[in-house]
Amino acid sequence: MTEEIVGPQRVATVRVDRDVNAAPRGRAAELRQEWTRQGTLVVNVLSSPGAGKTSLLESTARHWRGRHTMQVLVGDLATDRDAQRLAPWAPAVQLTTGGACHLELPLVERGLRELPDEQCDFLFIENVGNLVCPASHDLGEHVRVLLLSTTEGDDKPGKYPKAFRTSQMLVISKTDLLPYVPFSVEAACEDARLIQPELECVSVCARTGKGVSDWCEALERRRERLLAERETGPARL
Ligand SMILES: Nc1nc2c(ncn2[C@@H]2O[C@H](COP(=O)(O)OP(=O)(O)O)[C@@H](O)[C@H]2O)c(=O)[nH]1
Ligand SMILES: [Mg+2]
Repeated sequence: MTEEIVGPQRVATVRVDRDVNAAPRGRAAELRQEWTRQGTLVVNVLSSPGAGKTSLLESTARHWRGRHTMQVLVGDLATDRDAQRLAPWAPAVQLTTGGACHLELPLVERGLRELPDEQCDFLFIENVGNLVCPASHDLGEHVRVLLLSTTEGDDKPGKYPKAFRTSQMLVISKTDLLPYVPFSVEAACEDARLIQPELECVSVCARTGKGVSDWCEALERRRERLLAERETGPARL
């Protein structure tokens, strides 16, 4: 610690001469490798609160029933409401952060121990609703998906660049509301691709089920690539 005099006050500066994120990054890479070996595609779902993450996961589990297995870790500040909603469709464990605005690996690993000890095709991690902090935390996922609902405005990608830049898929949700809100799917996707040109865009309506099969097929294609490329273990799909 060094001290310097600034005006009448003493200011203490704490210097941290190491990368404090190196250990979590290493652990995330290990988990990703392990999931790759197991053939489980891990999907980290980000959005602002209420964009429709849990609704989409409910629709996804219904769509895949009898065809693909999935499990869910669901993060919230408080309550187990989302895990209760998902429980009829898929094994789901609630992670309550007690106030923290994003999930971190230690909590994810505790949740993993509570899930059934059997291989599944897809593991979803529903992050805490927030477009800022979750973008900075690698949870070992293969695919980061950003959900943007039509009620949030199509100008959001440029305003939350890190969340969009670090994602591989953009899901526009609540498309049933398009006739009532000023939102252009094309404008949102275009704005997002200025930040992340590789972004795959899908539109869904969990309420009517429209687009859910397109979303599921996009994930199935990514899992097929994971299985095919298992030997080399790609970092992100
Ligand atoms: N109109 C409409 N409402 C939706 C749709 N999907 C979710 N919702 C509603 O949006 C609210 C938030 O959904 P939820 O899945 O809990 O969002 P989360 O907080 O991102 O997990 C709920 O009232 C849902 O019923 C949709 O496709 N259309
Ligand atoms: Mg939710």
